[in-house]
Amino acid sequence: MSVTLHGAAYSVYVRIVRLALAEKRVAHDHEEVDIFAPGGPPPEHLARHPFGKIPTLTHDGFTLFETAAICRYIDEAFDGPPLLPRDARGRARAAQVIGLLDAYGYRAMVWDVYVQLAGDAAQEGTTDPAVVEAGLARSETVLDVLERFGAEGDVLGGERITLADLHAAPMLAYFMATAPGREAVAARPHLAARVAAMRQRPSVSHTRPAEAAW
Ligand SMILES: N[C@@H](CCC(=O)N[C@@H](CS)C(=O)NCC(=O)O)C(=O)O
Repeated sequence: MSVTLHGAAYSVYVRIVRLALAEKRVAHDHEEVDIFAPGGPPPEHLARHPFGKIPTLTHDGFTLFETAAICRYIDEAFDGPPLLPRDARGRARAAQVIGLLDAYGYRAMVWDVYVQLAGDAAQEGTTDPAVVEAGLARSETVLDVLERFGAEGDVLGGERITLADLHAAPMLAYFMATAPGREAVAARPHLAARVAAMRQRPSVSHTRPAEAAW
């Protein structure tokens, strides 16, 4: 059996897949891809991912892109602890969390807050306070929903971790490399407890990019 992950280790979405592979204990190769290389992503990567993004996963000749689809495949195709609840509502809730993180969380937490306050924009002196303000407001709404779901049920609140936790963790880990990000998570007790538990997992420490808070 051969499983190969393509993508850069700093990437939020590559880390989500690495977390899923680690939690399922799937042996795999990880090949770095520089999508920002002069001239654009390498042609062999565009053959795997026509939109030139990362990650992609190839399993015995079957190639996937889109992180949510990759992680669901990893959960279903390999042995190891299940990463989704059994019941319809729990599965729907996990899919909802993953969808809202992609639609509303990633841009706000990672680009509008982390990159602006601690990443490239901060280092280049191009931080735009209006972008940060709007990103923090949007992030607060995302975190309110995560807090409510964690208080209510199995997803983000139960004993088992799910793909929803693995999707949230890399975004929160960059967000929490900023002071307002840390404060926003600390203000939500269920989410703060979930983050504390996630930080203990070997999969999380093993995949930590240097710039992320954890
Ligand atoms: N919808 C994609 C998003 C992947 C994504 O945005 N990856 C980022 C890295 S974290 C990327 O490739 N960015 C490069 C670019 O936007 O050109 C997925 O779920 O896999």
